[in-house]
Amino acid sequence: MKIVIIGPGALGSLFAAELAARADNDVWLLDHDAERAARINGKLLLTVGEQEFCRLVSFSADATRIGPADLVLLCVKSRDVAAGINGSRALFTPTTILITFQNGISHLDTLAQMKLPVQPAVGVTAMGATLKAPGHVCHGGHGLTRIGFLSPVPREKEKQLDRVEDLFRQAGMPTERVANILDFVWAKLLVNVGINALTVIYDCPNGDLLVNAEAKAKLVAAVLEGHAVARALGIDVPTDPVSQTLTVCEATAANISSMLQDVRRRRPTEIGAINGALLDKARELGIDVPVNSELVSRVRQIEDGYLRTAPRGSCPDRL
Ligand code: KPL
Repeated sequence: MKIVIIGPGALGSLFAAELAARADNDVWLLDHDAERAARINGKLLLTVGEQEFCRLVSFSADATRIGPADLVLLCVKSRDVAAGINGSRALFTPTTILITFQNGISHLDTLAQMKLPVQPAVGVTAMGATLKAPGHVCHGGHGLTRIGFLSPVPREKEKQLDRVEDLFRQAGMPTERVANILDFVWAKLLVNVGINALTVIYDCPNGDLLVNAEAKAKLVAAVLEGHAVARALGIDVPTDPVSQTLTVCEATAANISSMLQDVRRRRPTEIGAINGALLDKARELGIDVPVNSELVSRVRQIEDGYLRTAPRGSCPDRL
């Protein structure tokens, strides 16, 4: 199967490395940075515990050079979804399967507003990945990946997604096809709503939020506000979101959240796609979410501080 992953960040690189373990998969990584793509081309390094593997993955910055694909995994940040799809139209035929993996919910609005080459499926994953350097990814544990369509599709498309589920499993990634993917998108959103912004505000690893009484109270309040919005939208979050967030916080205690990593690298954060998008939905519904409102203002203030002072012409690294 010809598989193209768009975005060489932690998750994109991990998917590429795992899928390339099988010789019958022809795996490509589409990177917007041509110089980096040329440098890494063909040698993606995967670290799993003490072991290191070199995986054969072709890198390119040119979708027309890659050509039509059977499967495209869109693994760019939420704000880059439109650019990612527009820059990769040469990959698509009517039978290509597209699965998008982003944090938050704002990419769903972007996708709904775009003229897409195919009807996309959405993915939610708990796979752990850290990018050590461009072209070198560390595997941090096999969490479950869920995939599904947001709305009904023809039977043939359903079967294609079943084949992707098999493909992921054969590559050693626990994967499940679900009919209610939106519920899982929201379940993950609420975990990120409770953890990410607070790790930025307190400048701490995830687990420290549990031992700081003020931070923990805000975490619980932010998730409860988010759950109220989800319920008002008719979303049936599959597990209790407060206990789920506390469990994830404990399980990832030593982790530096993706948002805090962005802040430390002086890159734009995903606050708009996570707590910010929740705020927008709450406003539309007339629901008060004061804790999330405070989290958004405080993270934006921190972010504005370094984005405004970025050297003229500098461009944050968009992986
Ligand atoms: O998804 C995460 C993130 O950092 O974005 C969590 C679950 C909070 C793990 O760090």
